[in-house]
Amino acid sequence: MRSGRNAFIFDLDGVIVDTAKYHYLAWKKLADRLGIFFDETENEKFKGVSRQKSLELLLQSGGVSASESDFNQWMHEKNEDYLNLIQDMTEDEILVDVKKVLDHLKERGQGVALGSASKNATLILDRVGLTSYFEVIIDGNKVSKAKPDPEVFIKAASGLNVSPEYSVVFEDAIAGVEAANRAGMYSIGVGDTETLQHAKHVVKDFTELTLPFLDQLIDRE
Ligand code: B16
Ligand code: MG
Repeated sequence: MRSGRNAFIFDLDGVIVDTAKYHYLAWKKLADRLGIFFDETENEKFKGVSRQKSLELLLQSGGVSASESDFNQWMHEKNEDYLNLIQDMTEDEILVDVKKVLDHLKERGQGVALGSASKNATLILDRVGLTSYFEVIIDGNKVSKAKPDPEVFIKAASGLNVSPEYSVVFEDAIAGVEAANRAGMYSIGVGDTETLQHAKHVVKDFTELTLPFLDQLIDRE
């Protein structure tokens, strides 16, 4: 007999808050400086991907090689620019209906976790005042393998003591949807249906996550 408790695991950037646009601006600034072409389409490949892996992708696409110290310096510069961009974030930047969903899951006694590749995740959650909703937080500081490896979601579900089959993941990134699928979890893509075609279900944003739909997820056998 099931306890009725499922794990609901949220990605951060692009799902809870729209920091994806700040990541884009910070990468774009570095790409311009290094003379590498970078646009919003290229940026899709960076979503959900770790900082280090993102820089590797950027340098590869521009055919630029870097010494270890250049590499570390560029990662540092990108992060400094990103931190500047997010420094004035407030709860106004929480994406539409995210709180409605979190409140409902809490009311129904569900496990709620964060599964983010970002090393800045706890800072952002604090800034927008959402930390207390998350029983478990797995971020870029707690994993050794980046999405699409399932490690981040497996650790989040295990922290909540829920098996993957009763875990639901909300993701805006191709790599994140793949990670959730590889973990054997129910993936919900947040964004464009075409881009997130491998998700089990896709919503444009959380306005489409109705309470009856959430109840169906909670009560599924
Ligand atoms: P940081 P998520 C990811 O967060 C972002 O989508 C990705 O663009 C970023 O490179 C990565 O975090 C690392 O972020 O540089 O802050 O450690 O979408 O998994 O919440
Ligand atoms: Mg994301």
